[in-house]
Amino acid sequence: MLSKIRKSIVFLSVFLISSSFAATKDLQQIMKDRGLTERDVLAAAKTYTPTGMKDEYYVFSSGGQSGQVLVYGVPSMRILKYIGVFTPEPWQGYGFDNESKKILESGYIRGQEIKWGDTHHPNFSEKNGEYVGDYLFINDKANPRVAVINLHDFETTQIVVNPVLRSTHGGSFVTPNTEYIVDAAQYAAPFENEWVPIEAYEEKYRGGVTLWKFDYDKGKINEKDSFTLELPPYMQDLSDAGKGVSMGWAFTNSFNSEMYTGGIEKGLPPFEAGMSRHDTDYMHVYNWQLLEKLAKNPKNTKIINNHRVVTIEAAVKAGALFLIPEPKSPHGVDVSPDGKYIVVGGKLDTHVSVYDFEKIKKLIDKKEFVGKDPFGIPILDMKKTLHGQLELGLGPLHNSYDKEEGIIYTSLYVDSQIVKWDYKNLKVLDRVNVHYNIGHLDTMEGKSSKPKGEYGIALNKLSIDRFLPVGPLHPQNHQLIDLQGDKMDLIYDMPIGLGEPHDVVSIHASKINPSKTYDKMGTNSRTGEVHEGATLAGQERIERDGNKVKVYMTAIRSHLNPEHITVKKGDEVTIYVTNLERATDETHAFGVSGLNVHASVEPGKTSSVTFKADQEGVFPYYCTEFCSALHLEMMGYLTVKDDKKEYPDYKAAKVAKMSPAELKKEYKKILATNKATDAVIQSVVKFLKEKGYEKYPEIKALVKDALNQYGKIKEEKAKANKAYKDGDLNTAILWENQIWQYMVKTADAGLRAKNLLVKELSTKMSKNARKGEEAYLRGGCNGCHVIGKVSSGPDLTGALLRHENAEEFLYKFILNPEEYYDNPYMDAMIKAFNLRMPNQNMKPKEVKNIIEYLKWIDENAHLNQ
Ligand code: K7E
Ligand code: CUA
Repeated sequence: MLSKIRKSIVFLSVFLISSSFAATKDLQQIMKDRGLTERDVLAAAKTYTPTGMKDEYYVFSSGGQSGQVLVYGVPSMRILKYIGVFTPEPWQGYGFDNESKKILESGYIRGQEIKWGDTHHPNFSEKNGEYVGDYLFINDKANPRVAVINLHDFETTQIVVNPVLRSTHGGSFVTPNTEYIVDAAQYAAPFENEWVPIEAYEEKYRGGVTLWKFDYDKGKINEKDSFTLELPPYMQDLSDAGKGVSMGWAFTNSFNSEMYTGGIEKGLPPFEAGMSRHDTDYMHVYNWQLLEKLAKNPKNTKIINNHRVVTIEAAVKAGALFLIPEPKSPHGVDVSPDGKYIVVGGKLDTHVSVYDFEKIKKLIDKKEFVGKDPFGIPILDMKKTLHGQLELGLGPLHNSYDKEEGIIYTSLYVDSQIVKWDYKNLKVLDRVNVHYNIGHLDTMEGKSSKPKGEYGIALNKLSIDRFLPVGPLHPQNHQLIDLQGDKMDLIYDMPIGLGEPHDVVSIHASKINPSKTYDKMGTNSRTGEVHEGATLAGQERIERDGNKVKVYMTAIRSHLNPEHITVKKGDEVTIYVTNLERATDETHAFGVSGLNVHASVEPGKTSSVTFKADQEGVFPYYCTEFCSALHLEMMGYLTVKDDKKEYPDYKAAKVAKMSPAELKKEYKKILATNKATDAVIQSVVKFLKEKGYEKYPEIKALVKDALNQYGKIKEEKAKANKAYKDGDLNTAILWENQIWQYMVKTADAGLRAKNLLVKELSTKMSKNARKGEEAYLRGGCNGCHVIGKVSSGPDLTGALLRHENAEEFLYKFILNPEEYYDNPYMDAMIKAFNLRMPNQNMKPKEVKNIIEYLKWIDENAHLNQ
């Protein structure tokens, strides 16, 4: 990466210093016009991602109050997707089709529908503490829930509701092999669903940490095997799981060891005063491997709301739970990549505290405690467990690790800074200002056991003056920081106008491998199984059972089948839609006007919608995704008829009248069109077959789609011929038109397959040839020349074969075309095209590269038929 950036810097400085090249003037002029400094241009070069180029990292960000997860790329900071998680997301049909409604319903709390979330901490599945791009977990603080997102299709597949806690914040942190997802309480409350006065806070209000058991193969949280550790009502906060030497342990902060209960309206000091009275709060240190065993014995647990709660007493007795004082009201607690250190942000303290796990373990093993809290939990000595403390500045909150051992980055909320420091030698190394009031920060894979560093992201709470104003509610500001030099370098601001994202996690792009389509035709994406309503071509039907109507529908470019659905008022209607396409990105989507149902149906997927047809009328339905040239025609009518009403007797309308001669002419015309189109298809098919397309799965899928469409023609041709024989030319024309539609779609998919195949088969371009192509495009040569085709200029394929000493000739000609205008060959060309090749002011090196590019073209000319 470094070298890549350096290269672009070199590339840019070439632009900056040379003045003979046209683009240089442009760049300097643009810099002047826009008031950009050289530093700005370098920052742009570090983040700008040209069309077609992809990012190095995925970033998954919580969507805050939107209840969603956002995905963007680094370094470009381009948003890739919003994933519907705790709240409806209309584009994906999330909350508007039956499959996703089921997921959202499993997130209802005690029967209450919840339409928002407060997502805080996303985290990946892990193996040996390293990120694995299979699953993403995210918690909802407001409505204590955890969701599972399957990264094979970026869809939410599960939501679980915490059975005993009323709000959770210290989640969703993952143990090193994804055994558990840790989710710690925030605001203490009684575990049972009953009224308990605030006066009974110490007696009945409880905190806790829920350990959600994850079944990796099923990709699901197993609620039955999950349990909660009861904790005192200390207002638990952030958490992290141990790894390496601290494997098996987990750590959770708290901020109300005072157990203060507020009451400002009664004239009592508010929560904020009472909760920060003590100099220290407690870090909870607990052993989840031990707790897992304890939870299996009913002696150690209480069953509350059908859920196992390991009591404080049992955990203490087994030596699975301890407390360590930490500077008051801390926030982040982050375990180092090797698991040896636990770094706690001070929030109200200017220090960060670095705890040494080996020291903690020694005291635990020796049973050396300084006392017990009111609940009987042993307390370890703070000084004896600390590796050290370091003053960083005002409001240290969160931490993220560097690829270099011992280096960490910490956010300072009040000072609006990121500090880079050495947590072993307790030394500050660097600081950078951010805008403004940073909460979390992230370095690439920075919370895994193998951080990559490279880039940092500051998640700023306030954006104040950074963006165009959009009213009193300002966007959030994610800032990108280049961490590859000695000094941190802030290079990009990205506004987020969706909610307040608290935290992000990042992963190298190579670790995420989502499927491009659903392999099993008729997949229910929320379960991964074949859908009960999966419908293959030819199986389309409407079934009625009492007042329940089921429609088995298919979608393929560019029609929905069926196109007419008539039901009775009061019917309950379910429509299953299967997208029969296999080609990448051929999504269809299904919506019915006025009925609040919508489904996104990607290739191979089956989705269903259900509604009560309790209003009489006519309701158009259509594909809502612009899927093809005839997408607008991809529609149908749902008509709802009232059985109790009498309707007039409508006659079928007669279509436009044409004379028999006109009809005959139209019929002949469409026959000719179909014949010509078929010839194109045959040539493409021949090319594909000759070049062995079957070896490439993606191309094979496209061809299969194409031939699928083509295969329908025989049937329709018979219908057209029969209509013709019966003298019904009008119908014959319609069927011939449908044949043409199939042919166009076949040709469309076939040509895409051909392009892909050519890409696969062509020889690798040399570096110089690639530069030559760039020079060719930049110079605007493609304005007159089209490779493989004669256009307003000659086809350049074979240009090197058309001349003697061609390389030398072309080199000279491109540099000085004027000198050749009288050359008899050129003169003939100029006459033929009525155009002269202008001087493009190319540099000799560029022309040499272009010649390399032309050689590459000739090498691959056989693919250009
Ligand atoms: Cu600091 Cu929820 Cu992690 Cu907000 S949290 S910033
Ligand atoms: Cu299918 Cu639009």
